[in-house]
Amino acid sequence: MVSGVDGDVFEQLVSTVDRFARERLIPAERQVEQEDDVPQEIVAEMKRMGLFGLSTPQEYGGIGLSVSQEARLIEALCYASLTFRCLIGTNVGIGSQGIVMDGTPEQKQAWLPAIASGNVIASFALTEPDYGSDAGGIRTFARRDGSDFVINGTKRYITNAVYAGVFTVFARTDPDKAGADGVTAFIVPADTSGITVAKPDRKLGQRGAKTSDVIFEDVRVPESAIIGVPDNLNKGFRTAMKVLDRGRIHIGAMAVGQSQRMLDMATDYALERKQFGKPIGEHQLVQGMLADCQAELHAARALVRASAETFEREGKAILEASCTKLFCTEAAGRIADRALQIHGGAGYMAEYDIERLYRDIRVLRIYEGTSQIQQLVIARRTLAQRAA
Ligand code: COS
Repeated sequence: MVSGVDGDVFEQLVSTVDRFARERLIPAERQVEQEDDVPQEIVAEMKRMGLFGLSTPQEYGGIGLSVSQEARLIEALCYASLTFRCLIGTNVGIGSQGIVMDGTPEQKQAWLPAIASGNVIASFALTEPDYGSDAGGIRTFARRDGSDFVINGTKRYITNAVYAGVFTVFARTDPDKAGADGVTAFIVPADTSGITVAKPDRKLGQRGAKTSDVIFEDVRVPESAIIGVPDNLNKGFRTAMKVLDRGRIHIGAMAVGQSQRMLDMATDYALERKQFGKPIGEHQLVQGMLADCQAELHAARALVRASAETFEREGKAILEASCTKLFCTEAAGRIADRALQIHGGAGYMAEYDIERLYRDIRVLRIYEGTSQIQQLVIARRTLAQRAA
């Protein structure tokens, strides 16, 4: 477990990222939306700031933030468009954490320094055309051939695949087992023969962030590509779940950052916009919407903090992470809706930006486990705890 960085150094980092989000990223948002791309100068700045290595342990060249620190920093970064976070998201989270959590020392040494610097982008390839929520059912196969494995299958909606230098690929290694048992996690360099990355998907929001299909055709990897070789053969599903747990706290923090931004925008608008002879913020029905946003934002922030602390204390937080993702992302959806409503007709117009944030936030209730999957995890654990 990463123990985090010194308090003063961390506070400085938070204020640097906070300034970066407000002064550098927010002014670039409209350009990113129009061009469907993040300017290379910004990517370079993010690398220089060490953002790709936030969660990578310091011994492998990262900043080595604790889960709580990562959450606070991500909240600050996500005051700006979620598209910017997406660039670093897979290196900080799902693309690298499998190696951090379950990789061998050799695998960590081979990959983490390049991932931490941002020189290699790491992608997480779990979802398939027919297996999304039912992640244990995946049908990408890795057939043993001598001391190698040969991977065949298609992965869908893979974030940052177009930039990837390495994929964490989940594939079925035991064809006789249908569910979560029999799935193995592999580290696969993106230039391995047989990998095709399709052109990026068109999406509702987060323009500039890229997802694509990735097709594996007779992709040959050595046994040493198994994350945590040799013990983790057929145990990759658990690696995926552990990675997603930490990711769910991270997504809670993203939701908090964007919620703060949307509430600030709605509050500013309520102070300026006049109807019936006074600022709309003086009308009680508008005040009701602002108050509900503020109360939910406070609750979401507190939940992220509490879950992160549980994760640090206990080394896992399955129930808490699912509660956090469910509550924070659903609350962010309600906050986005109210913030747009407070803007009235202007809220629907691109010129006022809130419609873009409203579209961007929607996916938080879907990726890394839908709200319904979080409900399922929470309910299963609640029942099991009482039954024990
Ligand atoms: N941490 C560690 N191990 C876990 C775990 C976790 N959070 N969750 C499950 N496991 C283990 C279980 O303990 C079980 O192992 P044992 O058989 O040794 O007990 C194994 O994994 C299978 O678990 P389970 O039976 O709960 O699997 P299910 O197929 O029923 O599905 C859900 C579990 C639905 C919760 C899982 O498939 C899921 O999270 N789906 C959503 C996937 C997702 O988030 N996709 C987004 C893709 S990335 S953007």
